[in-house]
Amino acid sequence: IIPWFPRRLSDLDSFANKTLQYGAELSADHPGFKDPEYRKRRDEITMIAKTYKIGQPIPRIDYTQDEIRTWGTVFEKLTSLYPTHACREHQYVFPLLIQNCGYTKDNIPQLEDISKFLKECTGFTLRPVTGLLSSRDFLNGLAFRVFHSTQYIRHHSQPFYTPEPDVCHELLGHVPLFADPNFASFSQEIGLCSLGASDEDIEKLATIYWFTVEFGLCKEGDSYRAYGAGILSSFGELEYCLTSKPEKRIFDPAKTCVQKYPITEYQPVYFVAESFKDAQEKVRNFSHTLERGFTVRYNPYTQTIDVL
Ligand code: H2B
Ligand code: FE
Repeated sequence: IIPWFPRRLSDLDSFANKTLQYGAELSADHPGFKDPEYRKRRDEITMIAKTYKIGQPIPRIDYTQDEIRTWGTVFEKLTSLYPTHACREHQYVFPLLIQNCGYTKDNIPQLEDISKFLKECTGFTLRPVTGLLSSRDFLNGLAFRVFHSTQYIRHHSQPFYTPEPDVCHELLGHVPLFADPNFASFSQEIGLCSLGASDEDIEKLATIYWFTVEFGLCKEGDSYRAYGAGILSSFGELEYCLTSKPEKRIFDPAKTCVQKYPITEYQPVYFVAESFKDAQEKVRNFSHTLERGFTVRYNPYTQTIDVL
């Protein structure tokens, strides 16, 4: 029997209110926990994600001066490292985001503008979300080339730290890569593998996601570059990851999928992709080793999943 999974784009609307942590409720170790004003602001912003339906324009947020200042601090610091540390694809897209989507130090770009831009580049779109989704729901979205994005920003007291995704992480780390056709296909491949997968296989796919989309490195000539969003949105880790301190291994889904990793420290091990095309090919071959009694195919004309 085939378990339920989203088969049409609008099925993703059922994930919106199934967040795991944070979202509206902040846990005690969050920098904004004791700040009632920050919590009120978060509630305001996440209300958009709660009521949003696929296909609607994403409502714009009038970010406050404080929020823009936090963004600017992070933006300046990170963009100073991109020319020497970010992968070729990230560097190619970044100026286009400045031109088309209002990426500057004095402006937090709007999800709606980015979503439209990405759609023209690769068919990817953004969907606002209140906080962390389960791995399954989050990966399932990628099967439809939908990226669930938060719309709020980290607490101003610690501009270089956040225990959860926020606009700095999504817009500086993730968005540029989703404009690249090969990276987009690679991401969708992981998403397609996750549809109707067993819990055990979701765990493996989430680990692959971690070591690629979040913390992936690639080889450019003789040097390494970063393409993972977790690295591209952390000044400290972006510097650290290219030094000789951490171990670097070749990306191999069968091995990568069982590698343990810390979530609150810099990674001791990174996996290096040859290219996004090669990584996609490897994930596709790997998917044949997972037990799932059916095959799925994405139909871009109807934006639905065919089960074969
Ligand atoms: N949810 C949201 N909203 N953003 C993410 O980046 C995210 C998520 N990452 N859920 C997922 C989990 C990732 O850590 C993997 C797939 O488990
Ligand atoms: Fe992320």
